[in-house]
Amino acid sequence: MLRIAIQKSGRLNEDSLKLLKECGIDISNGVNKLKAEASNFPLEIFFFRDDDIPQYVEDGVADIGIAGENVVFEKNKKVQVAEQLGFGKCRLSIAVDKREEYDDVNYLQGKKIATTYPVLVQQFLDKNNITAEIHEISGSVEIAPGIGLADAICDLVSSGSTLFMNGLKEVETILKSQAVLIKNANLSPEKEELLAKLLFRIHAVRRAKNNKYILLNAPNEKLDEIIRLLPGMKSPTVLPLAESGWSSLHSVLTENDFWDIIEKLKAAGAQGILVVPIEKMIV
Ligand code: PRT
Ligand code: ZN
Repeated sequence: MLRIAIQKSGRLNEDSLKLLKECGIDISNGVNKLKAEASNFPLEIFFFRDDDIPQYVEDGVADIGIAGENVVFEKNKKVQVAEQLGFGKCRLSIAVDKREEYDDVNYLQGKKIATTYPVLVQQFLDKNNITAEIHEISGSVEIAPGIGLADAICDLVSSGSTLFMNGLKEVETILKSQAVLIKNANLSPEKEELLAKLLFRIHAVRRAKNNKYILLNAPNEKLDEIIRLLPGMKSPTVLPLAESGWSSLHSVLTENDFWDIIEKLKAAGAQGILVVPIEKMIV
């Protein structure tokens, strides 16, 4: 039995549960406030505060866990990052009053910085040879400059609207963060095997999200040109259409070069282009 710790409630809870579900793990039965057990995979799910997850994984209370890199790096526990999960994306940034003139990091010399991330802020300051006073607070960091508690703050930012509403501007990004799967450093071979199974499924789910299945029709004389535009998993599938001189092509595109390739396909004479999501992708 593998034990996973996920956030009890908050920004990572829903996406963590969704990921398990997409991996075909059913935990609809027997969910209570503290833990749940999957009915079709040897997995037990514990619900904790995100800040506590690295400690519980280090101690072996849970074998693996899902937490933001911001929390994992700040807590600096003896755990290993097994996989980046692509959700919970944000950045840990330094912000100052928007009326301040900020040229570079030397602005922070001798200043007072309020944050809930003292370890990461200190690392950033050391790396830049800055001496500043770190004022650790546990919440509502963004109001600190306004009430005279600090000259600058360091906090998580996603849309930037919290900073904006508090009259602050973002001046340095010290960490780009996303949710990660962490693991205890000394898992038994049995648990390692279960983790490998889980990671195999996570890879299939994540790969599918980054790819789209594409179907299109093309005149036969344009096939070569169009096939050259399609990367695919191997070479594309080509099927004759009922209308003579035409074929149907099936392939896979990655999200990154998606629009670029679609435009080129149209220009090359592709018609009736259909793009459909992929649920799982095993290579
Ligand atoms: O109760 P518990 O301790 O488990 O939860 P929590 O309140 O400490 O954490 P929670 O649920 O707020 O965040 C959990 C994790 O989500 C964080 O550790 C990050 O890894 C990730 N995450 C992603 C964020 C954000 N985006 C985010 N925007 N965590 C917090 N914020 C906050 C930020 O602190 C600031 O107050 O949102 C505000 C800024 O958002 P914008 O959109 O206005 O820029
Ligand atoms: Zn927390």
